[in-house]
Formats: sequence, C-alpha cells, structure tokens
Amino acid sequence: MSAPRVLAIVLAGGEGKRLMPLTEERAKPAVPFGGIYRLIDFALSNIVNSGYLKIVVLTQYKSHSLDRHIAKTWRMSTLLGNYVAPVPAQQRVGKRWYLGSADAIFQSLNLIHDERPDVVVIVGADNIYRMDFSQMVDQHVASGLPLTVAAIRQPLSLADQLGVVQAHPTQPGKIGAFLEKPTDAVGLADSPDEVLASMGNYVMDADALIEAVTKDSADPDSKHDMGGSIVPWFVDQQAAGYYDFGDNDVPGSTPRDRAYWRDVGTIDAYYEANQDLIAVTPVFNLYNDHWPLYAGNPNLPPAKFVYGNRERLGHAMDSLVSPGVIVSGGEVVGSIISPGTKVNSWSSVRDSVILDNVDVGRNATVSRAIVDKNVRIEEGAQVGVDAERDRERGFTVTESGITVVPKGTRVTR
Ligand code: ADQ
Repeated sequence: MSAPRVLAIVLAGGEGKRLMPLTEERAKPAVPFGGIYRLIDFALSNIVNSGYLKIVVLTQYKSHSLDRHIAKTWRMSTLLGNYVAPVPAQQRVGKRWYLGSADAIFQSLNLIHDERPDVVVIVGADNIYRMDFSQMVDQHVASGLPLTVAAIRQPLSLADQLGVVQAHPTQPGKIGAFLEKPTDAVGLADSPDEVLASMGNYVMDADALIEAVTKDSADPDSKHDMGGSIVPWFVDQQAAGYYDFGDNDVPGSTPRDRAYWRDVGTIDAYYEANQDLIAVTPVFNLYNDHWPLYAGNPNLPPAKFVYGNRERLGHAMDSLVSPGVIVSGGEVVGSIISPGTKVNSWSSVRDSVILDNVDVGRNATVSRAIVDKNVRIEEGAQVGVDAERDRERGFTVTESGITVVPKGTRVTR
C-alpha cells in the first residue's frame, strides 16, 4: 500500500467566546500559551512532525494576529511544493461568513480540488497535545471507513463541552453513536466517570468529505459544523471509525506525558494547561526534541536575573521564563513569563501566567492571575489578591479565583 496523498486542514476560525477577554482582540488559535507559543503552534507542529507539509489554515474572526503569526513563523520553502497557507473566509458561495467548521470546508473546497489529496486530515486549532497523525491515517486507510474520529477518554463532567463517541457494540473500532455536547451522557462501562470524547481531529477520504460538506450546505436545519453535523451524518448514514489516542506513540514521549491532551476552551482550563508545563516531571513535556514544538523566534536577548538596586536578587523558581525577560530584584514563583516582561524590585509574581511585555512595578503583587500583553502594573499595585476589587476594576475573575487582566490595561494601586 503506497502512502496516501494527504492535505491537512486546520480549523482556526473559532471565536473562543469562553476565553474572553483573551479573545477580545485575537482569534482563539492566536492566544499565546506557554511563554513563547500560540495555541495553533501545537496543531501545526503535530502536522509537520507527522510528515504532512501541505497545510491550509481556515481563519475567520479577528484573524490579523493569527495571519501575521502564520506568515512569520510557519512560512515554508515553496521549492518542494510545501506550504502552510492561511485562508480567510472567501465568500465564494455568497456574501456571508462561515456558518460553522463544515461550512468553512465547503467554502474552501477549491483547495481540495486543487490539491487532489486521497485523504484529508482535519484538525482543530485550540488544543494542547502531541500527536503523530500518520498513525491515525494508517489506521484510517486500513479500516476502509470514510471517516475516522480521534478519541480520548475525558471526565464525564466535561461531556457537555465535547463530542461523545460511543463504540459500536459488536464491531471493534467503529462508532455506534456520536453525540455532540450531550447534557445526559453516560460514563463508560469500565470507567463510569469517563466518556470517550472526540478530540476534534478527523481523517477523511477526500471524496467522502466533498460529498458530505456539499450535502450539508444544502440542509437549512444543519448547524454546519463537523461535530454537530458531519460526524453524526456519517455515523447514521454511512459508517465511521474512531482512533484511540491512547494508542498514539510519539517519539520521545515519557510515560507521564504520553497521550496528554487538553481542550483549553475556558480560562480555568487555559490556566491549568499552562501550569501543567511547570512541574519537575510535567504531564506535558516541552523539552522533547524528537517531536519539536515550533514557535516564533522572538529574536530577543536571553532572560536575565539581576539585583534591583543591589537590594535583592531577582529570582524565579518552578517557572518558565522566556527570552527578553528581566527579573530585577523581584520574585517569580510557579509562573510562566512571556517575552519582554519586566519584574521589578520587591515585586512578587506567583502562580500566574504573564504574557508579553508586561511591566510589574516595584512592590507590586500578582497572584493566580493571567495578565495579557502590554499591561502595566504600577508600583505597589495588587492583582489576584482581592477578587472583589479585581471585579470592580472590570477584570474577569473565574469561579476558581483566577483573575484576568485585559491587554494594555494600566493597573493602579
Ligand atoms: P468545539 O471546539 O466546541 O468542539 P467548534 O466551535 O466547531 O467546536 O470548533 C472546532 C474547531 O473549528 C476549532 O479549532 C475552531 O477554532 C474551528 N472553527 C469553529 N468555527 C469555525 C469556522 N466558522 N471557520 C473555521 N474554523 C472554525 C469540537 C468538536 C467536538 C470535540 C471538540 C474537542 O465539535 O466534538 O469534542 O472540538 O475540542
């Protein structure tokens, strides 16, 4: 069996409402993560490392910073016909934006006709994980089924935010039923607190995909998205298989971080996935050079830690500190600090995610907070210390007590 021709489509048009205010001014896939990455870098790194180098990224909402990031970071040599191409909503079939992810593919069918792939790998842009898609493609081709859905066990409590896969009762590897975001999901027989969830990644025969999204476009009652319409249609009308992500074996994975996957749909999930990077033996290991995770090179000098006015040595513990950061007489603990941020004397940043070019003033305190780009925290100001005060100032405070300071805010005492 010769290797199939593969086109990868990254769905990057989601609005990410539940990640507000981080998605106030940027598309969800462009949200910074882990110091130097954007969410979309994980999907793109996985596709490229899987050996698939023809990639289109379907963008839509607030796509400016996403387009710029893709153009800067993911530009490939066209010599070999490889590309990562952002494709904005083209309105080829009418003057409207995409109605959902299936409509995005329908409106971009010309890309599939141009490339003539055998198989299309369709990948969401907002999840943190490491995955070798070629293993899923191999299973897909061997199964002879038109659609394969990547699946992972997730807590039952998250079922209403995910697509739930029910294995076929008698045919191994086949999906018996698929429910998009059910509110009444039942746990697995061998693990009642878990469901088998769709990861939002699909492998499809190109002709089956073309047929399905074309049919879907003509259905006025459809939600026009992959999970809500296309997958259930295949399960009911044709056949679909699932690929167990637990079987995925990425080079260099540790037993601890193998098959790690997080949907960072909410602020709390985003915060926790960032924290997952910090532990001594993290559940998600960024340092696996067998499966590199690519990020933009900010061309900044190394991070530096200095005495501020010879009073106190700036230091960081249990933290990830990016290039261009200066910790001058302040302390950083349990945090992720993005490029260009400055932490000044006697200030304290704890259990927080600080994005680019933030200035933490002298004697300021930041605790259990996400601080967006270009925020200036003035001398002695506090963030994440008094939830009421933070809310009064217009900051988001989640139920679990994470404060989010929006981009460009000036935080006063
Ligand atoms: P959701 O992420 O809630 O669930 P959706 O909002 O359709 O589904 O987003 C899926 C992907 O498509 C995201 O990467 C998003 O950015 C992108 N997208 C959304 N609308 C788009 C549009 N109009 N144009 C282009 N791209 C668009 C999905 C599945 C579930 C599964 C979870 C896993 O539907 O079954 O469990 O992903 O995270």
